[in-house]
Amino acid sequence: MTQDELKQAVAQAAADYVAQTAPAGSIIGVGTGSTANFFIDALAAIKDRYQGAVASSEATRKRLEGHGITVFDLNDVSDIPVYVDGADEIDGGLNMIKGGGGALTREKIVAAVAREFVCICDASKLVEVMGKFPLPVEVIPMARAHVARELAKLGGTPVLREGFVTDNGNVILDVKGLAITDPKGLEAQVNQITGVVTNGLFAVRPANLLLLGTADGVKSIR
Ligand code: ABF
Repeated sequence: MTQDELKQAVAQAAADYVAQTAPAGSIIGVGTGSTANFFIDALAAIKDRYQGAVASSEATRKRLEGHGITVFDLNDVSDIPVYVDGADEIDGGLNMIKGGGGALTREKIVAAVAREFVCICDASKLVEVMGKFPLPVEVIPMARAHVARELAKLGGTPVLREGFVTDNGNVILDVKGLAITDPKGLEAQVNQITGVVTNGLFAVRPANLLLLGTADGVKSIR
């Protein structure tokens, strides 16, 4: 199976899971990225069951609307039974690094509202210790140099994502060289740096369910 076929299989499994668990008439949280895009396409087939969706990025909003799915402002929504999104890395405790696509802050906000986070990945994303994938940190532009110095003190090498501005008008520092043995602690520590909007560790609120696309089929891991 190609990587795209694995992504498509987990995306379909996630749509089946949503169909089984999310009450009719509810609003579904939808993530960003190529795996999430396959999920949006699968969700389109069952869209009439739901009121609509909340999007974690402008790109996702456009794709949902392209399928005729109503997209709600998160401020108008108090209950999201399930949020489905990809990840850049995930460990056995279902902690994740996210934000390779630059949508980490909105993803974290939608995840905070959702009752359940379903992570959809191909098998290449499951790791023992996270950190090989550089940790994205969204930063207020005027704080870029200060935050970079503070991140270096934590042992990482921050690199500005050139030519990239987030949906919130901020920049991203990708931090290389971190071996993330304490994901929850590091998430809190990085968020304490003045000028950081948020970082791509999702450990304080990890996934509840991982649907992993493998050559032997989709595995469910809790
Ligand atoms: C989003 O999409 C991000 O948090 C993560 O960076 C990325 C994963 O993308 P893909 O599914 O294309 O590998 O979920």
